[in-house]
Amino acid sequence: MSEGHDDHGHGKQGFVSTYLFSFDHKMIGKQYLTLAMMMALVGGILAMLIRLQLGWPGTLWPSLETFFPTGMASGVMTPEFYVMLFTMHGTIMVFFVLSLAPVSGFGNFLIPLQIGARDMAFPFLNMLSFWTVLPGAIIILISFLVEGGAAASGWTAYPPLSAIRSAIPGSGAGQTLWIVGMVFFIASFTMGGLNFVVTILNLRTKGMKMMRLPLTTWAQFVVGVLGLLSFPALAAGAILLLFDRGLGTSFFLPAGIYIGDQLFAHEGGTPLLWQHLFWFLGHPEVYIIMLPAMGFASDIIATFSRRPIFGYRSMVYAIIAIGILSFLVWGHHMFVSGMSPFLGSVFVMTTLAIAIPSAVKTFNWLSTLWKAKIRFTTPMLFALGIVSLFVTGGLTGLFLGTNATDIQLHDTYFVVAHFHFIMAGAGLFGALAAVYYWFPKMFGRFMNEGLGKIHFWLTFLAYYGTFFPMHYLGIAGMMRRIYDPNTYDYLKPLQPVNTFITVSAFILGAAQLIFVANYFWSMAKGRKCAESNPWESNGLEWSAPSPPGHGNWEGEIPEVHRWPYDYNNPDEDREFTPQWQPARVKARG
Ligand code: HEM
Ligand SMILES: [Cu+2]
Repeated sequence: MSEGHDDHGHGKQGFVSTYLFSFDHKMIGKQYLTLAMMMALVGGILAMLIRLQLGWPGTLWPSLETFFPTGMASGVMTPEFYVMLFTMHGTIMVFFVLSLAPVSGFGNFLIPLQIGARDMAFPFLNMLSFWTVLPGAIIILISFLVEGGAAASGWTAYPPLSAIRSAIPGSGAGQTLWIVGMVFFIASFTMGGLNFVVTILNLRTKGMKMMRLPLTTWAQFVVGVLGLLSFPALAAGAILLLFDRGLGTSFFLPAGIYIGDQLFAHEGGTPLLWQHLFWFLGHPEVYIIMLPAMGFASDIIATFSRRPIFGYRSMVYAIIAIGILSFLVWGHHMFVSGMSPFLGSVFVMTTLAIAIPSAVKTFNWLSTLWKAKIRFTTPMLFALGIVSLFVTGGLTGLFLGTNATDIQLHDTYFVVAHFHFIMAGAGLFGALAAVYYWFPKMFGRFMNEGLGKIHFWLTFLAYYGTFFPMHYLGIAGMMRRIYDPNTYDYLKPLQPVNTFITVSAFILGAAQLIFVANYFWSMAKGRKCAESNPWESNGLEWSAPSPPGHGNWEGEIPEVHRWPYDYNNPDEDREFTPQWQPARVKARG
């Protein structure tokens, strides 16, 4: 079916075509993963700086002046710099880390291997999409160095701050670069989505029915569709925003804006248009981050509990339902924008409806684990972590999705806690679980389990230590994006909580260095993985050599005879039966 790709050179390839302009989905996946890790380092450092300010507001850190001569002139962080920090932290983490690693990284690496194809449907487009996102990332990073500094209107880039070039320091060149960088990102992500959808629909090997796909691939399929349908809204918004900034249009700018005492000559537009366009992308985007994590969790939990995933069909329908609903809920980000309470109540209902497929998934994971003989490997621990963070973040979502309670909690630290659990946390743990689980397939070596477990426990505990107390700060009235809470008397008693959070965040950040060290050390020196199926898994990717060569399988692509979850099937006399094993007694799925 997919034999057509053998033609692009099986012979020895040069450095440039192997490592730089590779067409091979596995190399492209690794390129994305490497880029995401580098961006995570930047995004993480920004988070540490944010927490430094909130942990000890106004303190002098003279040594930091060397690194940030304007932002930390004479060692104190300026408010302008703080605003840039959380803007760029959010942007980098959401788009350049947690969309790139699980989707572009693992999607590219895994989809052909899991469906039985030699490569993605459009290998050239695949290469192009990486080389489109890379300039986007570079442009975003360069924006720190331009006059006025990086963008400072939040990762949501709301006008008028983002639409008026003279509004605040970051509104100038920094904001322009932010928009241009995002346009590159969107172009790249759309190419990727097209590749995902076409590949999964057209290149499946013999016997690989849609209802035999691993849940990871199902998630990537829906993610591809979501990306294709939602990112264009942001692209349109970004281009209109450029027009408002440079060409004198007023899509997002209403009449009567003053800068200082100068009336700004625009009229007729509305910032709400941007909010609609942004959140039409923004909510599907959080599922673009989370669905792959849910797919990884399902595959990893089944493997290490040695159980068929409970309710496979309902899992597939839940992924699809979440995908559809994600387009109908964007208004829950705009309850306090003056929308009619009736319209608000419609968005409440669509939002709360997402709780149903989410609960289906959660109960299915728990049923899979129930009374299982669990193997607590590092990838399994991270997969269980995904479930934990997903439940914690999901429960607070109910309060934010209901307009009556959201009016109180909106733009407080309760929101920051919520999205760091449901999106940032689940996505981060998903990416880490995937690295530990598929590392032997990617590099032919294992990561160190001892270091992996230390990394997991430090990350898990410090994650809760960092973000759980933020719920309390939010309920107590601490607003998000605030530079120095102590300017308000009523927030002063909360300072010890903020200091505690910062210490936890530093532990969390330091723990990731263990991961980075383990990753690179294992790549060169880790225990060799000779066999193709080290975890005794059933997915088709485990039939290919570790690591797979060009074209993935040496001979024919294996045929698929069953679903990927035949663990301890009573109809079979083996403990596990991979997808490529012909039925001995009776196939399932
Ligand atoms: C090392 C772990 C992390 C720490 C300590 C951290 C900390 C913070 C803090 C303190 C803020 C500022 C909140 C505010 O003032 O409103 C923030 C904002 C944010 N973070 Fe994180 N974060 C971490 C990881 C992540 C990850 C992995 C993501 C990925 C999705 C993420 C996404 C965001 C977003 C979207 C914002 C909002 C930015 C804005 O308000 O414009 N964070 N983070
Ligand atoms: Cu939302």
